[in-house]
Amino acid sequence: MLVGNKADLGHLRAITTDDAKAFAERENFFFMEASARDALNVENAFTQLLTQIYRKALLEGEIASSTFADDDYDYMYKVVLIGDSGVGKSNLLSRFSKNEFSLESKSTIGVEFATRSINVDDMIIKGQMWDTNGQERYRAIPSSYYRGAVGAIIVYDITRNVTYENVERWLKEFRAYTDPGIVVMLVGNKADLGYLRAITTNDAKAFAERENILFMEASAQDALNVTHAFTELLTQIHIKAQQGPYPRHLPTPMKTTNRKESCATCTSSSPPQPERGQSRRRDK
Ligand SMILES: Nc1nc2c(ncn2[C@@H]2O[C@H](COP(=O)(O)OP(=O)(O)OP(=O)(O)O)[C@@H](O)[C@H]2O)c(=O)[nH]1
Ligand SMILES: [Mg+2]
Repeated sequence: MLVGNKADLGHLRAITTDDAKAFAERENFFFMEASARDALNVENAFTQLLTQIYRKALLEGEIASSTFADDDYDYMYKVVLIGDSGVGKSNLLSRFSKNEFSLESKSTIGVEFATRSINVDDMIIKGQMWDTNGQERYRAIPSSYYRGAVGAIIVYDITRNVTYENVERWLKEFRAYTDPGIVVMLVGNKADLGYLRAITTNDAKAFAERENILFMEASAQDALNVTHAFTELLTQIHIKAQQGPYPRHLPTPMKTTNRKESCATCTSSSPPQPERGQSRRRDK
């Protein structure tokens, strides 16, 4: 994080906020102006940095996924969002998890995650969705980002050909790090911009069929097919997990018959890690 301190001395300013902000964006740093004297943004800066460190440690398996432990769900599945920068990954996620959309173009820094639960066959299925930026120069996404993922959403922008052409690369990278049994969905975002369309629905659909992956066009802006896409993916993951054989690096799914049962009884033999696929948390 880059911090411009002494913001209380605005009348003596030599560096504009915009210059520092642009520099931080280029370097993929967090940025904040603060004043230790006036207690301006000090707590904010440390909190933002510590949150990011925590997420990174969580992602790299250095700490347990206890963030999600106080929840009520039967199964949890990790899903990763991938695709070129600017295709709308973060907005699809915020639309699904918080019903929010932002017009502002702000590339994701580091990794973010969001969760939302849905009902499938009287079970509460929780999606733990991870998001990172797709910028070319940060393309070396750490393998830890993919670790434990049982689903992926590859996003392209229906108005930008290059983002569609890169789908194959994303798919290849993703498959190199994950189990072949993983459920993948291709999402053509920004369907509200139909008049600027560069990729036909039929082309994308045919590609998805060849690759044996799910496909949907969506719009984070108009909330079109967003919930549908995530719900369909999570449902397919759940169906697959129930059928087995389950991907070899993931723990065996647990059968649940009584949600009220305490977890002490259900985890007596090697409990599955929540971030690795399935779990049940009914202990609160
Ligand atoms: N018209 C339209 N614009 C969208 C839609 N979804 C996202 N955008 C816009 O596209 C821009 C990029 O969206 P993001 O969600 O930040 O894209 P991203 O894929 O997360 O980008 P990185 O974090 O850099 O990888 C923003 O200005 C959004 O407002 C959509 O469905 N329709
Ligand atoms: Mg983003």
